[in-house]
Amino acid sequence: MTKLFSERLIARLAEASWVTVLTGAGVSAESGVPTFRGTDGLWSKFKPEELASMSAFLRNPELVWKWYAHRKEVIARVKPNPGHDALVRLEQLVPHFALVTQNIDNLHRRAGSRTVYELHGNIERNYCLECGAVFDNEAVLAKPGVPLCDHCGGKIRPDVVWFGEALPEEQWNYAVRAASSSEVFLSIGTSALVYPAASLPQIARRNGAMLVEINPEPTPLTTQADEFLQGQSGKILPALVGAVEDARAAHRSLTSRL
Ligand code: BJW
Ligand code: ZN
Repeated sequence: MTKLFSERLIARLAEASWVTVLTGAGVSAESGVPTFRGTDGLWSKFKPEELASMSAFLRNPELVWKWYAHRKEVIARVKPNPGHDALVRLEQLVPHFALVTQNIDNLHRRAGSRTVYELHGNIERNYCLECGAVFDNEAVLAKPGVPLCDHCGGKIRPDVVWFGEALPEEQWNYAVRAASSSEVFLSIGTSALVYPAASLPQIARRNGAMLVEINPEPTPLTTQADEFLQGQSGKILPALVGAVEDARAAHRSLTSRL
């Protein structure tokens, strides 16, 4: 049987004490959540500048809410896929592990991942622009049109990071620390175009990490990657994590016999 992965990659992952994973929309594509860019992506039908910025929200909150209410309903219906599940298993194998995600769909937590840093927020949360009160989806979707705050009457917005907005500071600081400490960094299902998230693989590499990319298509990161695993994360990740589990088990049985 042909080897799917290099021995170098499996050995590095099996021996690493610090691994960081950065995920993007591609990881949820096989669950049925549309990606942003590409021919079938959200941005091929909708304009980001009309939907994913504070100025768009202030200009046309009805339109922005219609879009988010639709996406909230789609995301509530989907389930984690084998790629999400494999990342849960990888976390259990590695002593220090961080899953940094640009995804807002909460599928990593729903799959069972524990150390998750959400750089672009979470579509299951919402907050009032005026007083900061927090609302869950059940509360906001029950309100017709643009949901207003029960406490102060202010407009409620989804707790996601729009263009031009700062990332949540604590999550970003944890992500930078994880990237800087890692021996292996995996960039999975992201076009690596949106900053500052796209700088994390570069930070990891500058600090000596082995950089691995999983994506069906090359990205601006591909030429810098030590390994480019071309294909869908829902197929590649279960096989990769299975190979790492086998290598860790083989190492344990060897050391117990010595
Ligand atoms: C598969 C697959 C399968 C398919 N398996 N893979 C010029 C230069 C540098 C930066 C800037 C610049 N001009 C402006 C900026 C800053 C801007 C930016 O980066 N823009 C670039 C687009 C140029 N960044 C920001 O504004 C950020 N904030 C910031 O910089 O703050 C500092 C600041 C503050 C104030 C003033 C000035 C500066 C904030 C970025 C927020 C991004 N928000 C969004 C929307 C979230 C809410 C929502 O969902 O509605 O986040 S945009 C969108 O892009 C979303 C994503 O998280 C993000 C990244 O997309 P991702 O995940 O990579 O998805 P895709 O679709 O691009 O790629 C999917 C990939 O999957 C593809 O490669 C496929 O091939 C692959 N794939 N199937 C594996 N089965
Ligand atoms: Zn309020």
